[in-house]
Amino acid sequence: MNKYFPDVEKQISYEGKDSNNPLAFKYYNKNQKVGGKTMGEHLRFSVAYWHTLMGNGSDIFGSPSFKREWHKANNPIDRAKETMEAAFEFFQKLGMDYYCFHDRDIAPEGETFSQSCKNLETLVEFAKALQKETGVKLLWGTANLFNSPIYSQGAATSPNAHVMAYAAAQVKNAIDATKELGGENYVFWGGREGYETLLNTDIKKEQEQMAQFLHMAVDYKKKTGFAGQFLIEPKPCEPMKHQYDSNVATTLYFLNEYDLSDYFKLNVEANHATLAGHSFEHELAVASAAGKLGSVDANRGDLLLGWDTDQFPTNIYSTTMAMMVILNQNGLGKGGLNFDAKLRRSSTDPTDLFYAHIGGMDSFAKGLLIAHKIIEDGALSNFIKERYSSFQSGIGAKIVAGQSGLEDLEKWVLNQDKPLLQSGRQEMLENIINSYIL
Ligand code: XUL
Ligand code: CO
Repeated sequence: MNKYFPDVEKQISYEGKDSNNPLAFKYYNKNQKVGGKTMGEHLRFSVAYWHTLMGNGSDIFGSPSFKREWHKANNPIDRAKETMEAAFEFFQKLGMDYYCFHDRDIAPEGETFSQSCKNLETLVEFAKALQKETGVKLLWGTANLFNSPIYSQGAATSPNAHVMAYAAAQVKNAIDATKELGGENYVFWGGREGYETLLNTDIKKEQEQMAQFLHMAVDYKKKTGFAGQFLIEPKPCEPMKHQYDSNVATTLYFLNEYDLSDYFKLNVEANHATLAGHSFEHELAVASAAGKLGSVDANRGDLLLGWDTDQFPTNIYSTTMAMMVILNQNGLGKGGLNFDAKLRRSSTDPTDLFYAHIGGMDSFAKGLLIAHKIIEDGALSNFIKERYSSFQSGIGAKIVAGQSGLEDLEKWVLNQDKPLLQSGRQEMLENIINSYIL
């Protein structure tokens, strides 16, 4: 296919770091082995359909600034099909193995619910054929439960039972679509699941409702034999003032509280982490420590802007830290690195989509290479191991084995001198990381 991106004539290839071709990879070399796996297997990159294919450059202050050939058809189904053709041309030219969508990205909402379902079925058939033809796969599907005005007070957590039922019906169809397309995961992002004001909100009721909604999805997954992994994507706010799955720790607590822990992992997004007042690597590390890091929405925010700017990742320090967490847990399994990122409003050409993804892919590939070397050399892990070594023998080992209580420990302390202070060596460790990056 060579229709929608005529300026990119052939598939983007790896040319190495000295290349000055802006349409080539400098670090991402899909089949290059890093440890036991190829870069492609480690990174499992995915395109976000909503930003890349549906984005039009509009923002809350301005109208669309991108003119896309694939948005021209008058009939909404024709437009959706042309958009999907453009999508697969893009995936192929980029050498991308995966994509992700919301139901309403790939198929337009109809006048009625059943018309919306029919539209989705039509586009799922269309996608199925294109997936077969190209070998591109679906990393995850999800339902858009935030755009329609009916969801303005929540979807799963709406105060209106009819709206909650509508959202449930929409999720059922989105899971069906994901299953039909062999999706490896299904994501729940609760954009409207939260509150604007406590004056009209029963938090306990809404959280119970959300748990019930997720239990219904789990039951449906079991019943239909959908083999994909369920993921929750935490975010603190935007569009709601407060979202119930506001960060990784809150979401882990929620899953435990409502007996959902066995059925969900987390999809951690970089810009959501910073909106929550954490670093990307903090959120990844907290999820990973709980055995719950399932997938990643790879983007970045802008610390000078307080909102979800969804920019393409370019910061090597950040991608290195992220890849260290991912490598240390032996990869993302069924998950991947989905570029939930969009062009700036002023980057108006379709070719800008290539530059953006190439930059993101190279940044993570470089981060992978650096993180792999740091781990292979034990540059941090040897220090960390040594830092906790007092728990390997003597009183430390007794504590770990659960063989001491407060009285025991008091008795032991009374017979000792003061504890010796050991340096945490933060600056030295920062220099070590820099020596691998620079
Ligand atoms: C919104 C966001 C969503 C989810 C999928 O901030 O990240 O696009 O990734 O609904
Ligand atoms: Co996201």
